[in-house]
Amino acid sequence: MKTRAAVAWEAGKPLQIEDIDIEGPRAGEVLVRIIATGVCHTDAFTLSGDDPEGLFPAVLGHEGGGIVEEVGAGVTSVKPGDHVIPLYTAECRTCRFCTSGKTNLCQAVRATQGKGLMPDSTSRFSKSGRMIHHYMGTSTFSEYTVVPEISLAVINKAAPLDKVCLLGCGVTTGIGAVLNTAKVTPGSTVAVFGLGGIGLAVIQGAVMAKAARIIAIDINPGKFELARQMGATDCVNPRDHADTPIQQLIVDMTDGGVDYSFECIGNVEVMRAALECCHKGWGESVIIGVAGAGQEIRTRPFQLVTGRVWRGSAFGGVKGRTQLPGMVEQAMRGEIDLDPYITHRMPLERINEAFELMHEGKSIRTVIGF
Ligand code: NAD
Ligand code: DAO
Ligand code: ZN
Repeated sequence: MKTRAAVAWEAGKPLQIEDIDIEGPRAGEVLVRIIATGVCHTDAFTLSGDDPEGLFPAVLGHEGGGIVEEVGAGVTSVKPGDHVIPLYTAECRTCRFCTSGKTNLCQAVRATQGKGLMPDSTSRFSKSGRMIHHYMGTSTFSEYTVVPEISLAVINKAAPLDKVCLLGCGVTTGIGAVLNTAKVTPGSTVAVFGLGGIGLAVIQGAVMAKAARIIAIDINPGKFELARQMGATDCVNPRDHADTPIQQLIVDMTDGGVDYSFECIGNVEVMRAALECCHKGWGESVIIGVAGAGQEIRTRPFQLVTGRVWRGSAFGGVKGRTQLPGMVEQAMRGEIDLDPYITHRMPLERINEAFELMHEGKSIRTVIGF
């Protein structure tokens, strides 16, 4: 059959909206009709060509919500009509990673997903006989997409897909990094570097964790109003303090450093600052941002010897099939507020505008409707 999709034919070029061919689901696979998708910084990173794993041509997109249209042979956990959020971090529940109880990084489809292919090493997308890659196992910039069964969280049908799609990446990543990875404790002081969708979700998570002080840091002061609305107690623009390294400024503001910090940019220099603004003896810093190919982090090892801890977090440490349905319920009860993130809405035909708004720092999340 045909599907209307935004195709990334090559790095650095706008997406092209066109009808492409999509094959039906094979064994263990599911055809999903995407209703809405967010546009995340990571899509832009891959489109730019800086992503070492980026493959072209591809159908990008990984923050979607949709409805199951058809299931392949052997699929038992979802059925046509189910409402779903595609997962770029699958959950097979049987691999060594899933059963470890220590990580959400299921490896069942990791190898083929990284090659832009379905688990049988082929693609369901093509145009005029030319193969088009999948992306992150989700490819939500297409009205129809095929994903592995283990890459779908089944959610409450009453949830608005054009909002809860944001739980497919950004909001879950930020809140999860606070609650699952750092396990922020009540009364803590938290520093958040970068106030895009991820950083704002970290602020929301820190409020949920009852942090006492939340310091929001960005070089774009246009981000501060929303950060304050979401619960930031202090906003700092490093460019207003050019003579003082940002880590020193935060240490001075907090009587020795923060209990927890989160890097939500993908800048290795800021990752260092985020670690070094943590309190001696116990401060913990979580890297969420994805840095460019070949970049490396550094600090003086004595920073760690003296008790600071460096961690990383992928998809907020959340096991998608098990935990995401509950987060959708939290959003429906108003315990997770998704509205502040949605600064723009537009149809697929205008998706390149969503990328421009992101690059200009004018949007948090644009939701694309199909
Ligand atoms: P975004 O571009 O919307 O936000 C980044 C923010 O950082 C912007 O507000 C920008 O002004 C600010 N910034 C840039 N340079 C800065 C600096 N030197 N100091 C302070 N602030 C600075 O991006 P996003 O969608 O929020 O994503 C943030 C990062 O998280 C990206 O690297 C993305 O790839 C990554 N990400 C990681 C995961 C994960 O699971 N680990 C999931 C999703 C996204
Ligand atoms: O299992 O090796 C692995 C990788 C899992 C992917 C984790 C992705 C986290 C960061 C990517 C940004 C997501 C939008
Ligand atoms: Zn697994």
